[in-house]
Amino acid sequence: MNNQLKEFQIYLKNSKKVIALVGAGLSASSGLPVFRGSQGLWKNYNMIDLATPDSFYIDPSLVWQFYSWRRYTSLKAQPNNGHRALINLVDEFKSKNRKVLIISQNVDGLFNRIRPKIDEIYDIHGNLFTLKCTSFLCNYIEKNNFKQPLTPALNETEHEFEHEHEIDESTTTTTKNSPKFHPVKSLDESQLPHCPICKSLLRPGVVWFGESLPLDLITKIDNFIEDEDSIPDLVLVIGTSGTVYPANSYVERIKLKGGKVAIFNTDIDDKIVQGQVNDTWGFKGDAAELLPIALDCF
Ligand code: BV8
Ligand code: ZN
Repeated sequence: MNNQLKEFQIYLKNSKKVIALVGAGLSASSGLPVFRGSQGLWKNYNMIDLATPDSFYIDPSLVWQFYSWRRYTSLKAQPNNGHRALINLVDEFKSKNRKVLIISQNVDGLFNRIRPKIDEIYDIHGNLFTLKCTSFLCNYIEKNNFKQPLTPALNETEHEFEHEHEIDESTTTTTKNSPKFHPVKSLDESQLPHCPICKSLLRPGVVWFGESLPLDLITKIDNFIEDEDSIPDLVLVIGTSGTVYPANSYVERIKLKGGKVAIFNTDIDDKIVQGQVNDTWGFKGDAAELLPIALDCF
């Protein structure tokens, strides 16, 4: 075991207060695409462009087809050993009366497929299986709606590609040309999910770019970090590119308070991996493989 890992494990074992910030990389080996880089596309749209109130306002049918595909792929995916290792860490810390908080940027609900309710895991960007009414006059919200597809018209979006098959006369075998997307269908608004109370359009219960994170969670995270009688010893930064705020501001805040950082990512700066950055450990690889090893030290 390399000495970075040994050093980290000794520190973790003696930590009284730990925070984990997880991103799309934690679910990557469950088969869910990450946002940035080549995988950040759905059909020929950049996922980030679709995750905005404007996109939904302009074309709710397009955005609902995107989220129907996200619901479908998340329901098909299975949580991995990285999710399990983090839930074990929560149990371990609770059994020792220590403080732990997992801040998840992911909306795929994979932690809750292992355990439906985990108080120490905050889904700060919402959840694909929460539905909200779009009317200001109505506060309808539904959690844990796993119905798929939500409406008959949305079932088409589940199949990402169609393979065109042409018979190649000379060899009488079929040749598969490149996967071709199903074109996005233009659905009438009446074919999209509607609120059972006021009949307005429903939206996915996720936080879009430009929208505020759930204020109750922000307050609880602030109190957890700022609580004077125990400063955070360590922040685990798992499978996140650190591009989205305010989620990633927590890492800086914990460093400023003297906490150490441990990064788990397939893409880490060499200086960090070689232990040349103060108070920062870097473990390069798949979080689903690294976490069960690194966190198994109690
Ligand atoms: C806010 C839900 C203010 C939707 C998501 C202008 C106006 C307002 C705000 C802003 C602005 N300009 C910038 C901002 C801030 C903005 C922002 O951060 N923009 C970015 C793009 C620069 N933030 C916001 O808008 C936030 N709100 O600021 O509101 C406000 C306040 C009060 C009142 C009104 C407004 C809201 C941000 C939330 C956006 N919603 N998700 C959905 O999912 O559809 S964020 C989205 O990106 C996902 O949740 C995703 O998790 C998240 C972050 O990405 P990552 O998780 O880091 O994923 P990424 O693909 O980037 O990286 C994957 C990493 O994993 C990589 O490093 C890769 O190397 C690694 N990896 C890959 N495989 C593995 C691996 N690691 C380990 N193992 C592997 N196997
Ligand atoms: Zn309503």
